[in-house]
Amino acid sequence: MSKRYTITAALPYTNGPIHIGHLAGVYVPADIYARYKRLTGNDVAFICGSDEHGVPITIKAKKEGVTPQDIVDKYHAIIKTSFEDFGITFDNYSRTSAKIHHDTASEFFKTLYDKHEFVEEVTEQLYDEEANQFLADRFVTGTCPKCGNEEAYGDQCENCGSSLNATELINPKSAITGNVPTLKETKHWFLPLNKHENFLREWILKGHKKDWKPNVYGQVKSWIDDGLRPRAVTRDLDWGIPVPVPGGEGKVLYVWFDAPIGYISATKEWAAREGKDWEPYWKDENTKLVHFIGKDNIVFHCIIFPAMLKAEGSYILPDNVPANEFLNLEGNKLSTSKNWAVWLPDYLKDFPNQQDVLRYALTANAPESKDNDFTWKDFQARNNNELVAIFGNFINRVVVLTNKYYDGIVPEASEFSEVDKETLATVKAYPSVIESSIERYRFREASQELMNLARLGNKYLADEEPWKLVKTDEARTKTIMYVALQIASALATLSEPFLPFTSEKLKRILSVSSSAVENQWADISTKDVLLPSGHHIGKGELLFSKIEDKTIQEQLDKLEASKKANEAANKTLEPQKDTITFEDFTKLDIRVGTILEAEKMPKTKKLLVLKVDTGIDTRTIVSGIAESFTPEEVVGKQVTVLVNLAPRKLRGVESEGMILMTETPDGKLVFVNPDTTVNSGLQIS
Ligand code: B3M
Ligand code: ZN
Repeated sequence: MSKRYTITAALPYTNGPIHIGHLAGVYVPADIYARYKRLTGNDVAFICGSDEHGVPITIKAKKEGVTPQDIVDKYHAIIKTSFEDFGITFDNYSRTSAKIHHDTASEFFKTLYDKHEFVEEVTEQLYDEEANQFLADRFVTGTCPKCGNEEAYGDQCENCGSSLNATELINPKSAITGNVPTLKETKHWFLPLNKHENFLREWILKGHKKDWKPNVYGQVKSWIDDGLRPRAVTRDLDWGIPVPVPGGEGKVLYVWFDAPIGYISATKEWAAREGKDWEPYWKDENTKLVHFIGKDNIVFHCIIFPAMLKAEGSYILPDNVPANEFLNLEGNKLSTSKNWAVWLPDYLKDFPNQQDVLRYALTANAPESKDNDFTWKDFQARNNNELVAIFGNFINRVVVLTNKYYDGIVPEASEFSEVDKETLATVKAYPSVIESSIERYRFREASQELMNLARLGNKYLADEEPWKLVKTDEARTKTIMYVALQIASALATLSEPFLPFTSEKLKRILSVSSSAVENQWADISTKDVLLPSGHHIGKGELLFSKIEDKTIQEQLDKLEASKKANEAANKTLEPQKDTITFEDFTKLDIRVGTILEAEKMPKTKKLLVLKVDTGIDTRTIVSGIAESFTPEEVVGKQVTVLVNLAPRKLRGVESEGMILMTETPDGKLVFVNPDTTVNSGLQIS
C-alpha cells in the first residue's frame, strides 16, 4: 500500500566540493532508499540543499579574499552538479541562502520565541580582543571535554559527535589570530534541551526507536543519560539569518538551528513548483520522515531538531535516522583541508561514465556500522570481479546468444525442467530478499543480494550450457534462453536503486521502458512473465569494462603527490640554531666546486659518489642526492662546497667535504648554486 515518505539527506556545507566520503556516508544510501521507495509505488519527497551559513564559509571567504556569498555561489553550483552527475535523484536540491529559507527559518524562530520556548540569557562567551570578534563554532578550537580530542570546535566535537558550548572547550584558541580568547558578555537565546529531556527519553529510549541503528541509538542514549543542557541558537556573527526579534541586531541564527529547517523550506519550494501541498510531508502523522546523515550529525538530528519540532508543535518527528559512520581513504581519514580525498569532479574526469562503479564500490563497502576504508584496490576488485565478471558477463552472454540464435527475439519456452522452475521461483523471491535489507537500511547487504541474482543467472547458464544444446535440442535451448532473459529483466529493475545508469542501459538493451506501472518492483514477484516470448530485444552494449592495474597505480600516485604537497605546505620551518660568532663563521671554508664525475654508490638508494674540482684539488665527496638526481644530471654542475669538513668514511668510501643543498616543499633536493658560472675554488663568504 502506497505511503508518503519525506527523505532528507544532510545539507552539505558549501565550502568545498564533495568527495567519496560524502557519497558513501549519506548520499548514495539516501538515493538507494528514495529510488526503491518510488519503485515500490510510494509518494516520495527526496530533499536536500546547500548549507550556506556557518563559520567554515566565512573562514574560507576571508582566506580567499572574497565574500561568503561568492563562496556559496561557487560551491553550491559545483555540489549540485556533482549530485546530478552521480544520479542522486533529489526532488529538490535547494540552498539555505534562498529567501524561502530565510523566511521559513525566521518564522520558525519567531514561533518558538512567541511561545517563550527560548531562554534569553546574557552569558560570557569567548572573545578575540585582537580580531575584535566573538569566537563561535569553528572560530575557536580546543580540547573536547568529553573525549579529549584536541581539534574540537566551539559548537561540536567531530571525534565523539558531542554538541558543545564554546566555553566548555579546554585550552581554547582563536582560529582567527591563534590567541587565547578572553570572556565577554553577550545576550543569546537558548533552547532549553533539558526541558525536553523527558519527551526525548520517552520518544527515543522508550519509544519504538529500538529499530534505530545501534550506533545511532547508543550515541543518543549516552547524551540523554549525561543530561541535556540549554544550547545557544543564536550567534554574534554577520553571515547567516538575522535574529528576527528585538535585541537580535548584529546577531544571526546558529547554523545548526537554521540548517535542519532547510529540509522544510526546500520541501515548500518543491511543493510550490509541483503544485503540491507541502504540509502533509511535514505534518501528517502517516508520513514517514527519514534523515540520512553522517555520525557527526546525530545529535542535531536526533536531539536538537526533534526538540525544535516538538516545541513548535505542528510537525512530525523523524521515523528513523540511519546515520553512517565515516569512510577513510587508503588507511587515512578523509580530509578536505589536507586534500586527502577523491573529489567527485576528479573521479569523473579519470573514470568517465563510470558513476555506477563508484556507487557500487562505496555501497558494497559502506561504513554502515563502523568506520571503513576505501582502497583503490578494492574499487578495482569490485569492478573487475563483480560488475564485469558476474553482472556484465551474464547480461552479455544472454544478449549475444539471443541475438545470435533468435535475431534478438525472446524465444518460446516449452516444458520447464525442475531447475527452471526453481530458478524462476528464486527470481520471484528476490524483490523481498533485497527489500528486507533495504528496509533495515542495510544497503551493503542489499547490494550483495543484487549481485547474487546475477550470480544465479551466470550459474544457470553455466549449468544448462545452451551453446552446446543449440545444435541438438532446439526446444530445450529456447526454454533455457527464455529463463535467462527473465533473470536479465529482473536485474534491470532491481539494479536501479544501486546501479541507476546500468539499469537504464540494460532496459535499453532489453527494449523495456521504465514502465509506468504502479509497482515495478512487486511485478517481479507477481507476474509470471517479465519478458514475453516474441519480444524484440536490442543489440548488446558493454555494461562495464575491466580496470587495469596501471589505472589504479595512477590514482595511488595522485594521492601520494597530494600527501607530499600537503606535508610541504604545512612543513614547519626548523627554528634558528644557536647564535655563533663571526670567528666561528670564518672557520668555514666554503668554495665553488664543479662536479667532474658521478656514479651511484652500489647497494644504496640515496648516495652518489662525486669527483669534485674544488679549485684546490679534485676530491671524492659522497652526497645523498641519488633520489633527486641521476649521475648524468649532475656532471658539470657548479656547486657550493664546504671544503674543510673533516673527512668521513661512508659505506667504505672516504668523503672529503659537503655539497650544500636545500629541500623544496615537495621534498626534492636542489643545489645551492652561484647564479653565474665562475672559476672553481672561489671562496664564498
Ligand atoms: N552541513 C554537514 C556537516 O556537518 C551539515 C549538515 C546539515 S544537515 C541539516 O558536514
Ligand atoms: Zn569529543
